[in-house]
Amino acid sequence: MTTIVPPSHDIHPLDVPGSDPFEIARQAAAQIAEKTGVERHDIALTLGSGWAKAADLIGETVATLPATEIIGFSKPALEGHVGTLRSIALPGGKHALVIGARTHYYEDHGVRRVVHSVRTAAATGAKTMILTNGAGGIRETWKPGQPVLISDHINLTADSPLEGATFIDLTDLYSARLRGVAQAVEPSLDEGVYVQFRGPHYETPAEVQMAKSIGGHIVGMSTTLEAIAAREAGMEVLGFSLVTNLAAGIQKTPLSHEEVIEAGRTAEPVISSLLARVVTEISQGG
Ligand code: 8IG
Repeated sequence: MTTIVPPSHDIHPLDVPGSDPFEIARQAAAQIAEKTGVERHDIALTLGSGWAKAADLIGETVATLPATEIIGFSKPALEGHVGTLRSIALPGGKHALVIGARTHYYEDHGVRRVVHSVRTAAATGAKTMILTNGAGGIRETWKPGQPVLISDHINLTADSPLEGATFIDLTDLYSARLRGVAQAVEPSLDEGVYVQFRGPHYETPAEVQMAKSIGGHIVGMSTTLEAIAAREAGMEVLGFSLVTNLAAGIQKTPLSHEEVIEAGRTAEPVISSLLARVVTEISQGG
């Protein structure tokens, strides 16, 4: 006879039947306020591949918490994705919450966990959500190490963070106002449409051609579901991609994770300083 052993770990709070993801986000926000001593945060940033150094440049770190100490957050799946939440005091007196703990859709933990950090950020008081990622570039003129402003997205996950008949307008999802602020800080910034594939495999060259023909300029594995949740929560969204590689078939050599990490490392000081200047501008009324 075989015995079926049930999993020994506790069920994740967001997976409990009948649980309310917004109530869990409020609890997470209360824990963050208690542990950081910062009552409210004004702006939140999710730092993806290549962007982590920005946290050191935007202000004075008040507290760093392992994300797993906060309800609803999951362990990071990947090395190089540091699982921390940081509270940073900005020069103008406001506070930023820096999320270094992204749960990806491809981890298969469900969309609630993917967007929990964004809902938590909103519950801490943040009105602005800055989402960053590393991505593949489709435009031939782009080079690895180039930052691109996200102007719009195409969500190919066929999924949504919205539950039930919740209809949310996404016309100006990536705020034209905030993009204007970013382009005032760095006039040479290019814009592009971000296409999210499920991953974790990279695309085939044919899939990259499809992304291009439907209007995409950047391909990645994150951000779109988070952006939708941020808009649902009433936040203004700004998105940046770091082109760490040209998408499959655009570049002639095979894609490697090492290449992605290396491009991120080289570009990091430049794009981090760009992001820090944008945060300063936004937080001081830009
Ligand atoms: I970094 O080329 C990074 N992330 N889907 N395609 C997809 N995701 C990525 C890529 C890429 N590069």
